[in-house]
Amino acid sequence: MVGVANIERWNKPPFLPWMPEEFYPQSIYPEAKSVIVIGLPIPLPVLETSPSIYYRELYNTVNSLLDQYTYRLANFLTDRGHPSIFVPRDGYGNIQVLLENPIAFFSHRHAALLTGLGTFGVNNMILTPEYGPRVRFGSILSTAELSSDPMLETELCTRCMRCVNMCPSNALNEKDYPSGLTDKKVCSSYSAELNKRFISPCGICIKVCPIGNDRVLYDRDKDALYIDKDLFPHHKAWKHVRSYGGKNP
Ligand code: B12
Ligand code: SF4
Ligand code: SF4
Repeated sequence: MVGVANIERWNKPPFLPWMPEEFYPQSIYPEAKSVIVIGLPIPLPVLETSPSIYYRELYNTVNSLLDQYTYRLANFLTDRGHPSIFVPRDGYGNIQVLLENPIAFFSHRHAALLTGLGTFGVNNMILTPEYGPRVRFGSILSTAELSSDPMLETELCTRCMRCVNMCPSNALNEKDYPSGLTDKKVCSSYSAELNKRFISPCGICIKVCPIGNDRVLYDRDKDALYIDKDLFPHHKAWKHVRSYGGKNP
């Protein structure tokens, strides 16, 4: 997925509270005129094994591709006379740092919203029509004056509350973003525990979300899929994958 937004969009917050100005692209790179966001999908059948080494490996693969694509696209634009820089897909040292200060210097979710790729869900993630929240983002800050993509006009979240009910650490609440923010300390602590066992991140709140054409594509649109162990052979497959490659609690 690719979306483009003029930096002026950061000056006109679509909701409040918005982020402080020092997080705006033009604050981080004063010459920036446009932001390009790319999104790469998280294939659902792999995410469904989470927490597992399988999802962890996928997460690392997608992260490294995001950084490579945004780095290369930024240099491509720079070589053609439009200086541009990539922003790493995450931007923090390790999970211990996030436990103390769970914020990065630039928000890809807000950038994805402003470039028209999706809208915020109750799970605090950006939901997209194509992959629901199962997409990871990377951004490029560019001096090129590019035309903006339209923002999505309808909210994609149906407020079904599956994410809230299935979060293993009760880190989510029923309120919409940004009035109902994730309990970042609780989610980060859970992630830190999984990390010790080499099976972080968690990602249940993006796995269970019903939004996204990928669910139909993978034939994963039955409501009982994650609950009924007898009806779906998938549970046996997930148990098998989870039994290898990570440490037991
Ligand atoms: C820190 C972080 C975490 C932390 C905190 C999560 C959170 N909800 O903020 C932890 C470790 C818990 C986490 C977990 C997860 N994460 Co994470 N995470 C990030 C990271 C690195 C930075 C987020 C950030 O700081 N945003 C900036 C601020 C502005 O956003 P905010 O906190 O929501 O700000 C609001 C309020 O705080 C308010 N506000 C009021 N006063 C103030 C004052 C200040 C100083 C600030 C900053 C804000 C503020 O302003 C904002 C309101 O609009 C981003 C990557 C990135 N660099 O963007 C990935 C990212 C958000 N994570 C992602 C994902 C997928 C996950 C997980 C599903 C794990 C996984 N990979 O399987 C879980 C989901 C947790 C959840 N449901 O919220 C994806 C989201 C993709 C998507 N489709 O939206 C991202 C974008 C990574 C990526 N490159 O794709 N994550
Ligand atoms: S699981 Fe339901 S409530 Fe949560 S983000 Fe998706 S659609 Fe919204
Ligand atoms: S990543 Fe896991 S612990 Fe964190 S909010 Fe999502 S479901 Fe809850």
